[in-house]
Amino acid sequence: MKKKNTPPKSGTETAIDKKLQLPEQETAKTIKLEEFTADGTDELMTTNHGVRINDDQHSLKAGERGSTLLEDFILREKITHFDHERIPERIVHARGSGAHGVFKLYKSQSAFTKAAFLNDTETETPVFVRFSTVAGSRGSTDLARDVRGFAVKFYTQEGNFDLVGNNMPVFFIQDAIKFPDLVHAVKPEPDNEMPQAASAHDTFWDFISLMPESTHMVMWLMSDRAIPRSYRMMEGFGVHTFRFINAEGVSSFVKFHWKPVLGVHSVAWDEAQHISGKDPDFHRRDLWDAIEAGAFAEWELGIQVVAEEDEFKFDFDLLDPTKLIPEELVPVEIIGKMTLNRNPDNFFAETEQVAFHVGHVVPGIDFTNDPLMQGRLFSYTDTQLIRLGGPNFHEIPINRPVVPVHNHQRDGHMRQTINRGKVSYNPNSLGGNDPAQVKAADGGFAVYPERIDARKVRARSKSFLDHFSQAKLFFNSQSEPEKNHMIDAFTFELGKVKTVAIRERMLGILSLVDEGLAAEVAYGLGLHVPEPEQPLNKSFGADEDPSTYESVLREGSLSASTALSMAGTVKDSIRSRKIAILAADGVNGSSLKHVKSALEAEGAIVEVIAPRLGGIIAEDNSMLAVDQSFLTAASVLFDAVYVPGGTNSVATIEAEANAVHFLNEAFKHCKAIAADGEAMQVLEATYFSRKLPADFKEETVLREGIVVTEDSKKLAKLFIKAIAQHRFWNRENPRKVPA
Ligand code: HDD
Repeated sequence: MKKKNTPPKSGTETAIDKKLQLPEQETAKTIKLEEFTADGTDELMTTNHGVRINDDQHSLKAGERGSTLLEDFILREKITHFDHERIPERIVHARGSGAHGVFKLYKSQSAFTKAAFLNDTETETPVFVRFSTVAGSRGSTDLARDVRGFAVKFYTQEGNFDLVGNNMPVFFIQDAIKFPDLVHAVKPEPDNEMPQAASAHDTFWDFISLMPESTHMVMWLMSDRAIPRSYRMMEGFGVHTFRFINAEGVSSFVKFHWKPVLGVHSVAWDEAQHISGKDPDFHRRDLWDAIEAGAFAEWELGIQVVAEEDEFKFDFDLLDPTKLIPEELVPVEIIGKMTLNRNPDNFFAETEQVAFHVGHVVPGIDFTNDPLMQGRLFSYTDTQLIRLGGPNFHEIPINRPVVPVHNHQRDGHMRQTINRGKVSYNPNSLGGNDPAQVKAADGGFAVYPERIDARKVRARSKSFLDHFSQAKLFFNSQSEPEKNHMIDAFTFELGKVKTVAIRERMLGILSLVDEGLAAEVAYGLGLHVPEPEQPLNKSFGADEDPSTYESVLREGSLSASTALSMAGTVKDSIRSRKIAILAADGVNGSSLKHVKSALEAEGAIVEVIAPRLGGIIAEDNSMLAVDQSFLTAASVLFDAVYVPGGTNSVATIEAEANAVHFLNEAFKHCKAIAADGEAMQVLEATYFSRKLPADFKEETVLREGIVVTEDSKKLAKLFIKAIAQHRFWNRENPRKVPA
């Protein structure tokens, strides 16, 4: 029987507050979201005003073949709502994916901060995370070369704390007033709206080549960090230096880090471009599928804490967002773990409407004078006002704190709360002066009383002028393959730039980072490396002397920092990696099944790919299910590939151009490849057969990433070890491999 159609519950303050004041506070978020959820099952269809609908298929007409009547309120309501379904996409970070989860603290940080969620190791703090690219529109590809947003909303018992970071620890500019210029430069060019989700065009590099402060960040952007294998395999950074304040009022500086449990991994640039065509939702799907499969995404939260008295002990300024604190100088202490374990129920309601803000802090966490951070404190509320349509966006379920909200703010577009009584001002006597302000000792937010004694100026501190030592540090810290990828990335991006003067100006800047890098990129562009243009920096006020803004060339105290390379983050795990098995009728079913279950036992996701969908009949006449055909699958969507034996299967695969292409591409993108001894003839049909190792001992496999053996037990063991290494970048030497 259909259940009775009850009117939608209104989110009155009292109803919600009752729920939120349950003793089990950590369940409050779930309860609150359910309050607003319609699951679409076993429900009767109504209009938005609760009237039951009898016919949703036909509009009201004057006769069967007559015109539609204006009186049809059901049609009008439905079409009007549809016409208004879209809201403006985010001006930056429009393309994103979100997930729910929890944060659990390992060890109390009360020595540094009084923030309750960083003090109590018993509390599980609910979180919502949104990952994003920066430049592309909402429907653009996940695999653009770009910075990734990494925004975390902690629903703490003291209110929401948003850590609105990126997967790179520094930023392009030092002052928020340059943000609109940066974004205008990187977005599609305004005359023809091209290119989409790409920095490889004239306006971006024009701006960058005139702004040497962006050099460190573009080194990160041209590194493989800009093309992650998965959101689950990215680091996250709060970027700015924040303040911690403890219960005694003592403040220290802090940088936040997210370290992925699966290590930090990327795809190859050629692969990224192919994925953009084969599956532009690649990262979104990866996160969604992993969570659905129970392979929850995990990061450890790390902090670098600097005592207030050590503020000036570094050869860079802690307030400068183009600088990081090398881990060799201040180690990252791991303090907790975040697990993303639940997909959103509704993309629009949650992922699209979530509103992050750097200004959402809780007692114990405060801002610094980083001029980029200060400008962000304005921008995020401002952008929500246009995007979400008014000042009540905090009432949207995904944005609500899990603790009650009481103040005298009232009314405005789409107000949900029904405030009772006459009193909406403070102080008052008519309402017993409720709600009451809260003493700092009882959890009221009290700002850190930083001493300020200065003149008002539009200027930049001289301590912000060294734009190159950390760019050098980053380049010097990369492994050889990572450096090669950066050279290729600069050559690609500048190769897409049409204006030769911009290419040359950028080469001049690169020569200040590393002459070898500049020379290699210049070679690819068919140019000579010029002397850097003077003055380097074109970012100064009209009445200022450019020389006061000249970059300082300084040798930093470190020549390399291991934490800056991804090479050292390989974990001995193939959990949630995607493996393709290429098979056809006549396959050796027992070795296929053995290898498949060995991979699955290690947490990998294995798919059988065959000439057609349905099933294949193995040598022993058993039927094996097919997951994808060669038409729908592509090597770039997998981490590794295995070809089992079986005479007929091997002959079919060898003759199938898509299968041979699959293997060639997997080789080109440096992935692990395995074949039963019998399937050697398939490998011989590839262009890389001449590069196969003469033997397939463990050392060879772990160097080359290719395993061929008759023994399927040995094959599974070696293949698993090879996949865990992620990629065999040494195959790129010599680098230009056809596919
Ligand atoms: Fe920003 C969104 C991260 C500088 C202005 N930013 C946004 C998002 C992330 C960041 C992850 C997407 C949040 C989401 O998923 O909804 N932004 C950063 C980082 C920065 C940074 C790490 C430098 C350290 N941003 C920055 C500046 C300004 C902005 C300097 C402006 C002065 N950012 C915005 C914005 C956005 C935004 C226009 C667009 C959508 C939104 O806020 O909600 O206000």
